[in-house]
Amino acid sequence: MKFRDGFLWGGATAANQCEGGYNKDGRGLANVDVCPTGKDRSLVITGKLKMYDFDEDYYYPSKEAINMYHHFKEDIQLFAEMGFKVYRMSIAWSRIFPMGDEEEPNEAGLQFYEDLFKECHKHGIEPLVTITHFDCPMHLIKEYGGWRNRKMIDFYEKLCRVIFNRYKGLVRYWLTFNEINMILHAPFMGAGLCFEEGENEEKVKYQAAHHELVASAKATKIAREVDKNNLIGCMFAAGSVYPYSSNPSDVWEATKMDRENYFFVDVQSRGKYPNYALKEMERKGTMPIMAEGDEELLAKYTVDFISLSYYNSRCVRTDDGEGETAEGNLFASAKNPYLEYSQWGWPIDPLGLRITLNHVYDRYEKPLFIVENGLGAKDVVDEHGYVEDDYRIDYLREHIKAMRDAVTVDGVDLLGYTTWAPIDLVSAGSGEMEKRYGFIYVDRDNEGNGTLKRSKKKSFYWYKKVISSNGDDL
Ligand code: P53
Repeated sequence: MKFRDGFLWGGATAANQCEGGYNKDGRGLANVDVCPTGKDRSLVITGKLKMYDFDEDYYYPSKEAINMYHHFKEDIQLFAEMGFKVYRMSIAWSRIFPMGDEEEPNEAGLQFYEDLFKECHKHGIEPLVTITHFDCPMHLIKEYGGWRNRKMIDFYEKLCRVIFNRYKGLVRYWLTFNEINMILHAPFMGAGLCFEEGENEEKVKYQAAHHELVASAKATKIAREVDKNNLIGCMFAAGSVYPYSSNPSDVWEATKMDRENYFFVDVQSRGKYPNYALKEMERKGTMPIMAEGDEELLAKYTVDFISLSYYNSRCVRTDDGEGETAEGNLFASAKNPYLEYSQWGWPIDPLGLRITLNHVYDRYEKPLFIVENGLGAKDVVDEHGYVEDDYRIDYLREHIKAMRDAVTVDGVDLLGYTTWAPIDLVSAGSGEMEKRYGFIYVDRDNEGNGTLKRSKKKSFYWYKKVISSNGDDL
């Protein structure tokens, strides 16, 4: 049983977690730059602690990250060596529009990505571009309040027009917003939102979400106008919710939690707010203000494919029980006693990937794309830069098997698979370097020490074999 020819194997990164060069060649400051490491990070990314600029008491890992800004040729060369067919990456908005609201884009920023895409094509690698991966120019946050402001749609639209035109012929696959449902859990990182005291946070989040959903539909419209070969996808943090028990109240809670995530895809793929959301928004007073024409736009410009990240399933219980919750993930979850847990407390559930793919495909019947899946772990490196990361290989092998079952046994239409992340980079949730995901080791630690030297782990050779056998040799 095989994946189809042309199945897009590869890896995924995000600009702010790997590029560094935060102030190079005219790049403007962004929300992701001012997210520090340490215990206050979660307060910052959730919008509870306002951090609008650097503070010398903190360390900011994205300023330098792994300096892919200057290493991209070497890194793409390594991806090519593994046989990548696709490389998912993101554009840093503030390289293109440093402030976000200026008339003309920054040529140096545009040139950087043009060079990067050409480098990919030189190696036969198709770029898959996330237009915004948790980033927003800081000026748009200070001046307009981030995505709570409807004007953001215009700024985003301008960004899209510029990049669709500039990269026509170089890029075909686009994702409008990374993990769009993350706005509910990390609103500052996801949408540049900070809250005032006493504010109805949920109302603000859904208003901002509405703006993003309209912006996503507009991007789809423009992408099709500019080049009919463009394919546009939405992207959400997936992972089906399991009821902890057969108690109907657990089952109902799980259904509601799933809907919290599906809501976004329901709009982006089916083209309208689902009834359950409209009812709840009415009840809670969180209904966003819509402008004339929004509903038509949402209905007309639905996505071509649905992409998702999958790290784990989720689990929910309604009784107090022993009340054990799984830690480490922004999605609060009951501890599932049937699963093992990673060093960061994330459940490991390969079958959950098959279950999730089936749920999503049944619901939307559009091609799917797994654009993130991987294991964050501590690596022990030898003096040659080699890591024997069998735990990572095991994790990926089991998930790829589950994905293969979903495709070959269940008939899920899957375009491709990109691991998070092919090269060690900064963790979004914790800001650590030492939560490593890569096939390629990077010599840099949590405090920013290290030579940035790249070296191949055991999993590098393993993934190369997986790709060359099109998923047969696991
Ligand atoms: P890290 C959790 C927390 C933050 C971002 O996460 C997340 C998740 C998982 O759902 O989403 C994605 O780095 C995200 C990536 C991120 C990856 O998960 O906290 O799209 O940017 O790096 C892994 O281990």
